[in-house]
Amino acid sequence: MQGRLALITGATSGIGEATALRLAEEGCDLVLTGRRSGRLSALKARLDAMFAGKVGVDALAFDVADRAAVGAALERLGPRAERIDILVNNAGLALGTEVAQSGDPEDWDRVIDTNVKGLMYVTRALLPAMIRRNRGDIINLGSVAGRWSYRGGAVYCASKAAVRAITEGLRLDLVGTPLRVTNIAPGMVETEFSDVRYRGDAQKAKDVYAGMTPLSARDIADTIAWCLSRPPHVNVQELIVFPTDQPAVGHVHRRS
Ligand code: NDP
Ligand code: 8X3
Repeated sequence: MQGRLALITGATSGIGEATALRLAEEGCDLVLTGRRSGRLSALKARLDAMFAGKVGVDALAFDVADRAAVGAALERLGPRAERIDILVNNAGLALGTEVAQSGDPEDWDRVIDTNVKGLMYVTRALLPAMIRRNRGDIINLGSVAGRWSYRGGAVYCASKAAVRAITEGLRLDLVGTPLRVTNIAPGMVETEFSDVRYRGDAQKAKDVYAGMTPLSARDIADTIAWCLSRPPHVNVQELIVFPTDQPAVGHVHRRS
């Protein structure tokens, strides 16, 4: 992976941040993205210090759900955008656990706009150059929720089912090119995901992982690096990764 250029959406925390670190260890140059510019600058400074002279790091703050902002951000990157040959479509969120009959349509809009439309806006912006250069990998962060729906998660689950469908569709759209597309579908990963879902209620977020061992962001970053490091004729199309303590969606083994 030495010398490849990876753009990671949602690099300001969790899986995206761990993937940035993991791909830097592999020698990839990076374009870090997310909305929180302070966190992007801090991560860039950290990686610059850790990998001085070995990897180049750019930081671009934008909202993936804002189509104009996506285009403008990539324009700011200039000719470097043409070099991007790994796209990690990781930015995403769930909001609340209300059942549909009491859910907030504003939340549904944000989840679909980010997880589905945002993923496609970034993909659409980068694909033509990848096809021109005849090289590229797209890693999409789906979820086990995209395969097995659960109560109070209808819209989030639908958004991740869409990510899986998009992955399959892209594979067909790109047939005949060497480009690869992968859907990574994790179970429970301890990140800021639950803080966001429970709107900053730290106790509720902590309780999600009580008494069990969740996956770490690093576990998923390692999985992404493994998929990317397969030989060019191997496309890992979908990979489901559960914590050992989570045998199925909605089932968790807790020790206390
Ligand atoms: P985090 O909340 O820790 O990270 C989410 C990242 O997405 C942040 O960097 C956030 O950055 C970014 N993001 C959210 N909305 C936007 C937006 N509109 N524009 C740009 N960036 C955005 O959660 P995770 O690391 O856990 O989540 C990463 C992905 O993994 C998500 O797609 C999630 O659905 C998926 N996933 C997570 C699982 C889990 O259990 N944690 C399990 C399965 C899948 P910022 O706020 O700075 O914009
Ligand atoms: C996140 C995992 O099980 O909370 O996609 O939906 S779950």
